Amino acid sequence: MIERSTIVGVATGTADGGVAIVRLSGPRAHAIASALGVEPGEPRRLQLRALFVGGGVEQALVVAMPGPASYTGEDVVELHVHAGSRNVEQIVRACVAAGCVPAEPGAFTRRAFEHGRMSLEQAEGVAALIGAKTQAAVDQARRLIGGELGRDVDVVSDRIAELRAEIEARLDFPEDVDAPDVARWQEELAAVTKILRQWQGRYDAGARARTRPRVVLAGPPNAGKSSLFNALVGYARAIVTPQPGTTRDYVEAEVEFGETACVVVDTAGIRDASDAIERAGVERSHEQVAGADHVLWLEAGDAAEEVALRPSGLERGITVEYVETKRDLGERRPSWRGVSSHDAASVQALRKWLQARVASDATQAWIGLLRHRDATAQALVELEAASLRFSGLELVAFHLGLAQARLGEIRGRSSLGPVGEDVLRRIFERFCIGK
Ligand SMILES: Nc1nc2c(ncn2[C@@H]2O[C@H](COP(=O)(O)OP(=O)(O)O)[C@@H](O)[C@H]2O)c(=O)[nH]1
Ligand SMILES: [Mg+2]
Repeated sequence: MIERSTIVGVATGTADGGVAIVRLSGPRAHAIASALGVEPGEPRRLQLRALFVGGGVEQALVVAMPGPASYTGEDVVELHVHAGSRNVEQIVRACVAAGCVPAEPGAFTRRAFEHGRMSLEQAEGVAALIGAKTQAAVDQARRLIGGELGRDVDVVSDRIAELRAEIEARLDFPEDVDAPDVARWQEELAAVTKILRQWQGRYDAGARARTRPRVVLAGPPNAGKSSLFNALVGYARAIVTPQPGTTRDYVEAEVEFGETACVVVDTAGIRDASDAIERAGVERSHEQVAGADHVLWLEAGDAAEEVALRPSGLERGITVEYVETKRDLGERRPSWRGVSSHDAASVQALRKWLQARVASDATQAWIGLLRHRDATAQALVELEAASLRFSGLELVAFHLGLAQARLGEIRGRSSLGPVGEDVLRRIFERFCIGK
């Protein structure tokens, strides 16, 4: 048997800051640490040690977490050292000189999966947590890591296994199979099919909640878009002038409305422009409107003319909200919501109103990621094939077996064995080094 390598990586996010953690994992973790002067001593207790590096001495707090009860399932040693990219880099190099291999992205978590410390969807939860951009994404990732999806998958998979076992037990005695049996099996099959369909139906809500909604401010020139944008962002991010056509390109900034972090986008005023640069800007405004989750269509309360090209959003299911700006100057569209960027209270009221609109309905969200949805879809294909084959029970059992295998891929192993190397590589290369 080939001995596994011992890997080293920086576990902390950036090399700057107060402390950096250099993590070693593998059979020689202890020996390599000892060779550098940081003999870990009693497991799971931080010890202050002198680390010999680069001809000098670095004070390090050292902790050993022996396998298999460690994150990776292997012997792990962590060196808590002073942060600073040069210092940390030198320590990593010293570990490599002493026999470590530099860790590939996601190598620690991959080892955790390979040693059965977590299943594949939990490992994906770790990556999702690191990349989380919204509070909902953080919540969902934590639930994935906690094994919630895995448990749900197991429940369905066990039900399919039982159904399949019952059918297989009768294959040799088809004459004993009576109509009530078949009806019961079909009912059970329909029940598990329904659960998987529900997961699929709730996937989009989950995916939406994981991304920051785009709130696009659009409207004719001089409507006060940039002023409202600045008021929402909290500082003068976009240029404001009385001159129509000032904003030539879109500008975006992250703004939190309550719990929901959004990307708010200021755009160039939409009109028939004669100037080529302005026309290009208007084109981009249309693109932003098309790619929005929410459009705030703004027109000024003192604007003389009516605008012909108001978007409806109906084509694409975008929500378009009509808001009248510069209400301090006039009110021409009483049915619209009003705001004045020069009045903090009215901006605050708009903010509160937006908060309710952008909040995603987390109760509908499924925590499964794209790969999990695809595996579910493939399992559904097999269940549907099974449901059509009750004239020949072998085929029902066969398709149920395939459905189980598809669901097993979510957790990373199925009756056909662990998922392929290509799948694993694709998943773990998205991680950062040291995780
Ligand atoms: N009185 C008043 N003037 C505003 C308000 N919002 C914007 N303006 C003015 O209207 C002009 C155009 O504003 P701007 O934000 O650049 O509009 P944009 O072209 O839609 O981006 C500027 O002179 C602003 O000071 C408002 O709420 N009240
Ligand atoms: Mg502008």
